[in-house]
Amino acid sequence: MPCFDDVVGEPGGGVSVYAQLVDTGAQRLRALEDLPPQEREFQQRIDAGTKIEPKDWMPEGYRKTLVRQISQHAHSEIVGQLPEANWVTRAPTLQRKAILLAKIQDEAGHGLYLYSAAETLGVSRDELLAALHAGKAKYSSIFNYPTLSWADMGAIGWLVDGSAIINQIPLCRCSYGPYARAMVRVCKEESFHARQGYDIMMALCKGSAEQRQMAQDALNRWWWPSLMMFGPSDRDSVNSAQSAQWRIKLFSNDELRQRMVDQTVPQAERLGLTIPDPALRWNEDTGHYEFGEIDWTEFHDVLKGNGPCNRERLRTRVQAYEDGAWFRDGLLAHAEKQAARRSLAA
Ligand code: BYC
Repeated sequence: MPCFDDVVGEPGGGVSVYAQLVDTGAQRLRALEDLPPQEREFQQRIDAGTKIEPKDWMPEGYRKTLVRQISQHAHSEIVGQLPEANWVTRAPTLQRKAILLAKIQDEAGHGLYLYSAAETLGVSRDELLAALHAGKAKYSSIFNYPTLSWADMGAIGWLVDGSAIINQIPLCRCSYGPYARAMVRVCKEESFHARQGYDIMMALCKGSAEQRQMAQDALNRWWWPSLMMFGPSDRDSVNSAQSAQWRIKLFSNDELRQRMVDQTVPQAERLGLTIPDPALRWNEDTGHYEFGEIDWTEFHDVLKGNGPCNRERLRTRVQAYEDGAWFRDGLLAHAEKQAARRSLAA
């Protein structure tokens, strides 16, 4: 795999793709009594906490919303392998290398559970991957940033996987059965990932002045993009209201972001690192940290395909897919041979 991460791409040029804009048909929320009978019954099942299963009737908007979110989530898992893969050959010890490899393999597994969950909604993995490779599907903004030093492996585990857990624990209780069940295992594995990241940060922060500086630099670069992972602010989140009504979302983007800040600031203090936000302060009255304004222009630029590594990530992902064609062909040929043998024997 090429290691392009040390080359920070040229922001602003090229790719104009990146608007998925799935029309779920849900322009505004309707009260229970305004829903047609089948939809009302569906909403009542959701309100009662009943899980929706693939063979159950569901509104088309619900199906589309889930396909959108689950596929974006799946894409994030497999694209999320790329920034870390960049450091496998440069891990400082054999043990760190083995741990990093295991983590990256877990991310591939998460992608597989999630593509499988999406397939229960009537889309094929091939279709979803084709959309990703054509630059038409979104994946998390966070993976369009470069990994410039070993400390970035620590920061990703601690902040990115830490944020992923905060976002995904509630998804274990979301209304769609296959998604909720996939999330249980994903969250257990993410918890190991976050610990391994924090462990890297602890080792660096207990090390030389240069190592502490590496850790601080990684925190400086990953802090704000990690806060952006939770999505636009509640006032700008177009999908939240409907997703909350369908219990796909149990907490708002801002609620989860606040949870991340409250959880992470004491962890940074313990490491002896400074959060790069002069506006950060503890509010005695609310029991929460106040924090500065996120640069939403940067967030939207990354979503439009103009982040530091968007083009790099897509190119590497497509290349990996093309390089794996012989293996997929081999698997298919083997499966066909076995099926032919079975039908002869029957
Ligand atoms: N990056 O109305 P909103 C991981 C899009 S995997 C890119 O609030 P929604 C990990 C959003 O899709 C991390 N796009 O939307 C893996 C929407 O666009 P469309 C991924 C973003 O869906 C490997 C538009 O902005 N986690 O952690 O209600 C290694 C408006 O937003 C982002 C998941 O996918 C973003 N950050 O809420 C390590 C979790 N934020 O589709 C770690 C599941 C927003 O209308 N997903 N957008 O064109 C979710 O919980 C929700 O989809 C989100 C967004 C909170 C992300």
